Amino acid sequence: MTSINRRGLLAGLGALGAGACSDLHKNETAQDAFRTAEEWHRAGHRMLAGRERLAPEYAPHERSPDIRGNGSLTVDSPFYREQSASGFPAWRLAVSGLVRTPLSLSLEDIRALPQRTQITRHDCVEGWSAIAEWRGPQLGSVLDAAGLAPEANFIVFRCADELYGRAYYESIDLVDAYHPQTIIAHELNGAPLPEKNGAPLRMRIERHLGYKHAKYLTAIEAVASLDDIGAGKGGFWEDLAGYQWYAGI
Ligand SMILES: Nc1nc2c(c(=O)[nH]1)N[C@H]1C(S)=C(S)[C@@H](COP(=O)(O)O)O[C@H]1N2
Ligand SMILES: [Mo]
Repeated sequence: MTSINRRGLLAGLGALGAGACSDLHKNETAQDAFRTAEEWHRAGHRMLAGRERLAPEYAPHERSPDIRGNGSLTVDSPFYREQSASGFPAWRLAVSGLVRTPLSLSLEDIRALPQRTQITRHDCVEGWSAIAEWRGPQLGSVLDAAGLAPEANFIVFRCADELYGRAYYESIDLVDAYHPQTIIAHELNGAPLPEKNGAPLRMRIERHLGYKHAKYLTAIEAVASLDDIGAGKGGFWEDLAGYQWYAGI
């Protein structure tokens, strides 16, 4: 909320002009400016507080005995087979698009970043849920390392697998990209991600339905608009079956 406070304050001070402080109560323009700034702040705060709220986190004993795999359960390529058998030494996560410094991160790079561990519930639109512990760096720290350009509005996730002959992909806006529980997970329940759950890297976007959580992650792209990505609806299921893009829970 710091930036909103600061902007509200500056709007108020700007309207005052130098030396007008003692006459503030008589100055209608300044009063209006403060009132407007305050209302603006309140509306912004309510909106962002809603979007930034954390998803519930659970205790270790509440974890589900098994986390099923859904959608793609592996990646059908010789490269994936070979990498999966040897701990993914050549897997890279590209960070590109509207960034100052494009990155190419190895699993070792990903593990060397500050990590977040969270026990959360996965909700699939098909009607099943499962509680599991996920671990990985926050997406925000990776975006900060690359340096988002001011024109960036969305983050697109590219995946190695295909479903019904099409590449799986997803996207989120910057509020969700910088949500503290949005992580690039490389561990499930304390072990490297199983193949069926998206090895070696998959997104966790905890305030959203399961199909937003891109598995088999190969690239993160910062874009201004989703119009030219896939069929333009922002994700595999959104394009194919009209699923809702936001999918907040
Ligand atoms: N790359 C990729 N990501 C994907 C999918 C997929 O088929 N391919 N399925 C989605 C759906 S619908 C769900 S519910 C979750 C399932 O995650 P899980 O296999 O770990 O249970 O992954 C999501 N991410
Ligand atoms: Mo799902």
